[in-house]
Amino acid sequence: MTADDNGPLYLGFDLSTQQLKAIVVGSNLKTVGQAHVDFDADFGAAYNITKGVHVRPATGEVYAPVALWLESLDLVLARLSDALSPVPLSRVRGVSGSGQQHGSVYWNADAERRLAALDPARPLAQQLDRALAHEWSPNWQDQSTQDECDRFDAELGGREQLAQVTGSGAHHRFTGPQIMRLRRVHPDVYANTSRISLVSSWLASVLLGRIAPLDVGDVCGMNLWDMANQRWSPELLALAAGQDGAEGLRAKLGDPCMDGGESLGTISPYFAARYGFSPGCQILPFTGDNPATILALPLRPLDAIVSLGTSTTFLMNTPAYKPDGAYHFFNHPTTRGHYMFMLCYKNGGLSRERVRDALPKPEPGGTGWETFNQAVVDTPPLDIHGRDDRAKMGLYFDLRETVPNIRAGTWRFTCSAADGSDLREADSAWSKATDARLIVESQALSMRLRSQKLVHSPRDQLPAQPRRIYLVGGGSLNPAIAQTLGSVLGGADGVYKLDVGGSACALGGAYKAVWALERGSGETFDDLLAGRWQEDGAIEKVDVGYREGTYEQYGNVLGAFEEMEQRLLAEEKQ
Ligand code: XUL
Repeated sequence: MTADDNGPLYLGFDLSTQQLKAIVVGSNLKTVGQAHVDFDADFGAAYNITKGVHVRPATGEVYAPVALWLESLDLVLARLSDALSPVPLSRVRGVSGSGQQHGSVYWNADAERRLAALDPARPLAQQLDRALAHEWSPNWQDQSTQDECDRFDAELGGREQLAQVTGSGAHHRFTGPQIMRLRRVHPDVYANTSRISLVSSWLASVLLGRIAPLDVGDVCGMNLWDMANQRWSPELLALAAGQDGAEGLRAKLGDPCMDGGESLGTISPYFAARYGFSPGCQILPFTGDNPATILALPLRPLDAIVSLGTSTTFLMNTPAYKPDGAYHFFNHPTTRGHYMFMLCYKNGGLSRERVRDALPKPEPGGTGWETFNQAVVDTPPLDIHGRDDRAKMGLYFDLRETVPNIRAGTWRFTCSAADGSDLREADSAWSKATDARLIVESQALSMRLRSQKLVHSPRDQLPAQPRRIYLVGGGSLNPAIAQTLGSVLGGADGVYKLDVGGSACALGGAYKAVWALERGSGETFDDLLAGRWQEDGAIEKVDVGYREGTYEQYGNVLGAFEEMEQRLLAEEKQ
């Protein structure tokens, strides 16, 4: 811990599915201290949750108890105060952070009064449970809104039109369909709701002591926000609100704050009295966890982040708005006129593990990936060994995928290596070792296909591709995966492992607070960060990225890869 000066500190939270994290940094972006609460470990028995949530398999509902988050906020601040000691929380000048996207919290008419009158002698959960119209928050893993999604996709004339207007096609987890279902299933809850927060703005509200506006980035995860006009879509509000009326829903949602760096006000006296925050400490807008992740480093347009966890996420900061029903555009959380592009795959780490587990087990004591990795590096790109070989491609989905919406299954195809023509389903399965390379290639080809319209030549007449690719998540530790991603996706300046500690999004939140309160006139987030960020220790180059010849070889089959997906989609429609 470095606390050798008396400069201001900035606090970032992340309220994720399984944890609440808090991290404190100085103006130089260096971490001073952190703490976390693990929902299952700390409160699992009391709330009867698993991995932070309740699941109701019969309906596909997934939801989290809001009181658990209130208890966790008190606990994480007590832990943070200990972790920072002797540095007092009174040095924290600004607080921001993130929340799991799409989740919503329903406040009752008593909420503002209760938020404003918190007694520092009593825990939050005892006081604010009665400020809620609904004790549960629908979670992003919820699958219960198929009917509502069909209505959303149809409302503006089709899924692509919905994506054009809101940045995304309808998704089960998006808040508009969730609100529409909640109104249908729990009309009394909807009627008793005076305000609706997203998880991010909910946490900001508790810290602020009044209901905070939704955030410029996170508001785009609802299928309700009209991106072109930067306003609520009247048609979609009317759809979600039904006979209760669009105006009523609009009032419940409020107007979002369109400047990610605007102070919402000072911290609630509860936190000043109970934890020693300065009464002047500012609360800044909280955003979604994915938008906050792109704030954990100076992510320039043409740079991409690939998060390799249970699922795979691909994020870019881009000035281009080119929506499609299979992916997402959000307002950039700090930079007006920029967007966050996001691909969110369901099949990632688990599918790779399935392919790994079909191979002989490596010697014990290693990572468990040795056989898989050897197979990946020993297999040439697309399994083309000689001039006459056809290219091989596969799709390996353990779950129904969303990008694109193809059923679970494994498919193997071949095509001409020269130009992807003559695409055919393979006559028989190929070796399990070949599958190891092809599953990683397949995941990377899908990302390349969908991001190709957002990239251009980074320099020196190189083909269009990302400049840097940053890897995060468990899979980022695997050198064979990094090498394959670099071969397929390119990356003119290489592929880097980003190691910013446990929580990139909490850190992104803390950095957003630094920017909000220290930015010069007109200074963008990325400029401020680029001037202060120390790459050393935070990133490590793990692959060269662009390889002349190999990158083009994958380019030759990109059309065939798309055709393979199209054929499978068409089969399902029949
Ligand atoms: C993004 C999404 C998840 C959650 C995870 O659309 O649903 O990444 O934000 O917390």
